[in-house]
Amino acid sequence: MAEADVALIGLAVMGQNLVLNMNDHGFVVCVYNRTVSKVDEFLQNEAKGTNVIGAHSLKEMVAKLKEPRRVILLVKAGQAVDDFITKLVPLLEKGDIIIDGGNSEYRDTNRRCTELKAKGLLFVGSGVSGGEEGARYGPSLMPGGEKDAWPHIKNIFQSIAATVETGESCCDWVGGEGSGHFVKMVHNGIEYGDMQLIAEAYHLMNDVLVMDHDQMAKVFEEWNKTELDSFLIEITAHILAYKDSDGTPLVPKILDSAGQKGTGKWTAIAALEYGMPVTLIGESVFARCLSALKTERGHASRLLRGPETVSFGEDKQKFLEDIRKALYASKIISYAQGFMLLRQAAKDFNWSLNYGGIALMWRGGCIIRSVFLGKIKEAFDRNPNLDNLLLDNFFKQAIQGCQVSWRRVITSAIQFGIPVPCFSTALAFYDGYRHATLPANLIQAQRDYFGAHTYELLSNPGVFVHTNWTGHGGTISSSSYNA
Ligand SMILES: *[C@@H]1O[C@H](CO)[C@@H](O)[C@H](O)[C@H]1NC(C)=O
Ligand SMILES: *[C@@H]1O[C@H](CO)[C@@H](O)[C@H](O)[C@H]1NC(C)=O
Ligand SMILES: *[C@@H]1O[C@H](CO)[C@@H](O)[C@H](O)[C@H]1NC(C)=O
Ligand SMILES: CC(=O)N[C@H]1CO[C@H](CO)[C@@H](O)[C@@H]1O
Repeated sequence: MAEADVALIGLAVMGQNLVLNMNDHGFVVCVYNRTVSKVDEFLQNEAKGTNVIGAHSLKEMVAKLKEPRRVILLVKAGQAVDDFITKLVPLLEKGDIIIDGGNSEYRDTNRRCTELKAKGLLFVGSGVSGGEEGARYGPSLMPGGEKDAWPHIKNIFQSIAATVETGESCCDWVGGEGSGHFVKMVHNGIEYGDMQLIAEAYHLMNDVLVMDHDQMAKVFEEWNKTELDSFLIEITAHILAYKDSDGTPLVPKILDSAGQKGTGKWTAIAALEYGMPVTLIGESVFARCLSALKTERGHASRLLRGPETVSFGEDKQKFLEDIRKALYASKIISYAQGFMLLRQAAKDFNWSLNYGGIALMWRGGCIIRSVFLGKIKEAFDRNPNLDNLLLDNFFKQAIQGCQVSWRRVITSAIQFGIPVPCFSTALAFYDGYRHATLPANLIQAQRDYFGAHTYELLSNPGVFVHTNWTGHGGTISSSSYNA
């Protein structure tokens, strides 16, 4: 009776593809769906001729599982996950494993880990990335939660995940509690940033260099052979070259109002919450918000003037290389910021995160997959305790090699009145991060002036003092107020 290696609940496309992927790798999967007719349909169609088996109730499903029982949930994030957990708990035994492969919020995963641990069950929250295609032929998997579950799911997870050229799997244990879902969230935020950086490069090519779409497609194809070699650069080359049925490029006909499902926003909120300057992802979310004000922008465009139009008189080829380097440098900043956020969350939640492993998990299978992530993995291999990617020699030199171009691109963009929020916030971050002294001394003085918030002196850190700025009171020590 107990014949299945693993069960999967939720037969939407992602679920079906993950099941077929597991089947391809020799695992016997038992499937269940709340609308049970879906189970039979799946077995008679997509799963025909495979070893996949079905169940018409959760009880039947659980009875068909080998021990420890492994149940993957691929249902809508939120209440549906809790509902299934509630129904599964009485059917499972101590040491059984529930894996949530949906897009759950990491706090929910934290909570579920704790609740199920109290019941003797091992809960895993796994980020799954790569869309339907990835789920079928090799996703990026980011499992975190109860580590005792890992030895029992490692083989399945690493077998079905994407692999890189070296044969390594794009799946490793991330860390405790909701860290798998947290890492998936940051992945999505970084994806927003990467996309906006490419869009800014496109804007400059289009408006400053006045290139046509075929020329731009060629440029991205060339860039794909450089440090920028990545899925997003590659599909951008295809997208720009794509012709509508009338033979003209499709992209300029698409309404310039970007949608979002909120995962970039979550990352930005987490950045604010944990006090990390993840400025590039933040700007990329705001850039989408600004784009969505399409009607308002149309109105403003008739009223607000930019700089006098100038034509680009310089070497176009050189400027293109400048844009490429600006994109590369900005991308390094974005990933450095993303890892700063991971590090801070790890501190706050007491997760011990596998940073090199995270870079490897993103190296293949997912939307941000790139050669570049291999370099990040190498940096963490060199020094697992690396404080910041920017301090690694490889990245330090890479930025150095881009710096002049990066500044030139932003200067030109400003002169031409082209918004490059992510290129410029990345540079502002770089310039801020490399300054031992920033003007926050003045901010501290202002806070103390109007609110007696107190400040520390460089010569005596740790001691908070207040100055009677308007009178002659001088400095007095304060221990009662240090907001
Ligand atoms: C981008 O580079 C990869 C190899 O790294 C290659 O497989 C792919 O075909 C390239 N895409 C384009 C559009 O040139
Ligand atoms: C953090 O983790 C360490 C070791 O894993 C443990 O000793 C410590 O008690 C934990 N602290 C908190 C606040 O959970
Ligand atoms: C600040 O100085 C003014 C002017 O000398 C004085 O009137 C006031 O009492 C002082 N306030 C404090 C809190 O020392
Ligand atoms: C909870 C559950 O299993 N729901 C899925 C059943 O299958 C359909 C697809 O036909 C999905 O949309 C549901 O999410």
